[in-house]
Amino acid sequence: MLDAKAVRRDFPILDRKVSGGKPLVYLDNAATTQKPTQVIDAMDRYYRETNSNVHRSIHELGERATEQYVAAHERVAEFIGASSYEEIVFTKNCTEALNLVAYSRGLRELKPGDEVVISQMEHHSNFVPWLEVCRLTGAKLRIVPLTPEGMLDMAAYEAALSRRTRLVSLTAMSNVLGTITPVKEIVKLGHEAGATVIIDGAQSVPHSATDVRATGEDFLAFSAHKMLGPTGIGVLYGRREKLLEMEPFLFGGEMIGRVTNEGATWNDLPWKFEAGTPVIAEAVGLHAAIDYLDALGMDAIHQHERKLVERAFERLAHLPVKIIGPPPSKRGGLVAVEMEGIHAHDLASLLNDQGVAVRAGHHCAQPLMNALGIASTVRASFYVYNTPAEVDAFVAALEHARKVFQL
Ligand code: 7TS
Repeated sequence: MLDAKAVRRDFPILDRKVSGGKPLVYLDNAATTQKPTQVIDAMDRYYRETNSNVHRSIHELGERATEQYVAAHERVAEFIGASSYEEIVFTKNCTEALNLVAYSRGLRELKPGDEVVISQMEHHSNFVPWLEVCRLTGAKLRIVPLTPEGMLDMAAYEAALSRRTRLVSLTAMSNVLGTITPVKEIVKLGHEAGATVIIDGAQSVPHSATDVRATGEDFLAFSAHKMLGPTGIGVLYGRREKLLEMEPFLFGGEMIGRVTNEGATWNDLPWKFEAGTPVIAEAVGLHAAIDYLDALGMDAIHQHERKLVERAFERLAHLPVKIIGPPPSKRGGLVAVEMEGIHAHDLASLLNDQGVAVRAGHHCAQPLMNALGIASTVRASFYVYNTPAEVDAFVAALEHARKVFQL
């Protein structure tokens, strides 16, 4: 069991007051999470004691920085079940990780007649790159619809797959519906069709145990800032064979083997995909974040969030709100609602007056909102430090908003 009250002591920002003295109720974790002292201190210590460039310095600090940078890759590999640090590429964020695959594989390999399969619930990060790659290459984008409950329609997914399918790119968890998708099944069916399978793990890796060797995807993308780590660093996991056969995405220093006037060769994995001075302090921060999450236990985190979302459903049942997406047993720790008569932005603003931080809008999933016929929702998303009392504060703030609007 996770003790959220004890966890909170590690997060200095949670003691802050907002909106004229209200305790902060931070429920915008799907956008970004807060950082524990352990992460802040690890990065602070790196800058105070070690700061140096990596790979090319033959001096003590450079060697220490390089060791820490490689160790961060190894820690990420261990955390998600990858076979080695060679399969872990650091990027700027999940968006850049997905773009790396879109550029290096999609843009170079797709031809007219080829097909890319995504779903109706993808975040713009896993939607727009494929729109653009298909536009540039003449490949066709197939969009798998959802069931009325808000699950991925697996029959439609199977029907969308064919010998023409080159790439499948699907989310492991929707940032709006909370829907958890069956990654292992998605990968199996995609591979049977001969496609390369990419999983957007931005909302899954921070919240439940990940084991890429068990699920078998070719690529997995996620962001450190949604899992207690710093902004500025994301991860692309790629199966070794897949990364080896790919050309680099960005070109420049650090990613080369040898350069002459005539041409260049590429560095070993994963450095071939990390052009320029990389995200060193951020990698140290991500390492500390993973240590922190592992100490709590990913299964305990998942259970904790499940309890919070169940409580939210119970309490919200007494309010005239519409919850978007499937029941708690099929979703992760977030809940997006519509309240008739109040625009989501007005609602979020009234919640802010109560100290409750939520996100309002289309949540970077406009095609999903269009398909659902919804303009915007207010979303509460939970993490390790959220308590049942904060779920109640969210619901109470919604009730208060109704009163303000005299609904
Ligand atoms: N994929 C999913 C499923 C996401 O939820 C997000 C960010 C991304 C990709 C992109 O991550 P980034 O770190 O590259 O920006 N989602 C959200 C959100 O729901 N609210 O703010 C950002």
